[in-house]
Amino acid sequence: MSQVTELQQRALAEIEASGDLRALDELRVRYLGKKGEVTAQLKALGAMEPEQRKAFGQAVNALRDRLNQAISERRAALEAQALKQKLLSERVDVTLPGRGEHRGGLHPVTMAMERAIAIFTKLGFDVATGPEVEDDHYNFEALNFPPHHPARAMHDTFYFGDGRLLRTHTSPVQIRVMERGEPPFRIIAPGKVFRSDSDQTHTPMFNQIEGLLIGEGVSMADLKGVLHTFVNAFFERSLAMRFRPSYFPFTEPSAEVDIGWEKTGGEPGWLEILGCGMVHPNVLRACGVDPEQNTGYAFGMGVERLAMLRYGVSDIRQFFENDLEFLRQFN
Ligand code: 2NL
Repeated sequence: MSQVTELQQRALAEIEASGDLRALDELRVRYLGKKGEVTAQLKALGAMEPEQRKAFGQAVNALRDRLNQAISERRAALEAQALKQKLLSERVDVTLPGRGEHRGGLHPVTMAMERAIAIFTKLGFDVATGPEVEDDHYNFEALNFPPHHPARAMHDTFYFGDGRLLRTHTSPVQIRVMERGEPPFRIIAPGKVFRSDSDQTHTPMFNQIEGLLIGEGVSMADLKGVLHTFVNAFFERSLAMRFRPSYFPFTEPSAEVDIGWEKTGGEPGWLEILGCGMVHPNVLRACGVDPEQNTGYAFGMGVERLAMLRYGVSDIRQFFENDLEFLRQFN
């Protein structure tokens, strides 16, 4: 009987000390398996005297039950511990940023375009759009370009050969708006335009924003005020601005607009940023607007040029190379 007590103490201590499920199972086999120590005691019963056998049998059966119970309790404890460790080691912090992922961003020309549109929208202009494939009437004739006039050559037009062409400016959008409606008009026309030209400051496709305001008593002073407000808002500083006389078939008088700009050396200078003028009476008439009743101004600017100045880009072609090293600088 003392052997049974000693066996129980040793087995319970070992079960309690077992560090993992494998070690625990080895103990189960060692004590309760077919060739286990407790099983050996049960087998020894057969050779005992009947009086001894009863008490010893009860003790060994109680020992077997006690060990089975201790093993299941220990197993449950070890399993709980293993689960806890697994959960800890596999925990995912869902708030961590992803690895090796680059967030996309807006193209600098898109940013300049959206910026300019937002400013004119705040000034009360509506946004108008139209087709990129146009014809001679909307791109030239309605804009007071005389037939075969050399001014058409200035535009390096892409022709399809069937009378259609790629618009060289967004003016046709404004022509269509005037044709369809009645003055007053206050619109901007942003979009892609096409000219067969390519160097450091020209690409065959570029983005333009044109503006048009027609009504009674509209003057060049209104034009100057709106454009100065625009350039100050766009470049976020108080800029000097000047008008220089120029020529466009569709405006009279016409002007080119310069802003005061520090050159790369630091000395002050002037930089051309857009063209404008008072809408030519012939253009108003071509759109069914009475030039005796209405006057208006118009302007046009290149968005890539605005983006180059705002972001300090010296070659317009960089905007179209899709070099990620270049593009990532703007986001
Ligand atoms: C430039 C100059 C300009 C206009 C565009 C315009 C449109 C209509 C009538 C009259 Cl419908 N004018 N647009 C006027 C003056 C200048 O653009 O250098 N653009 C890049």
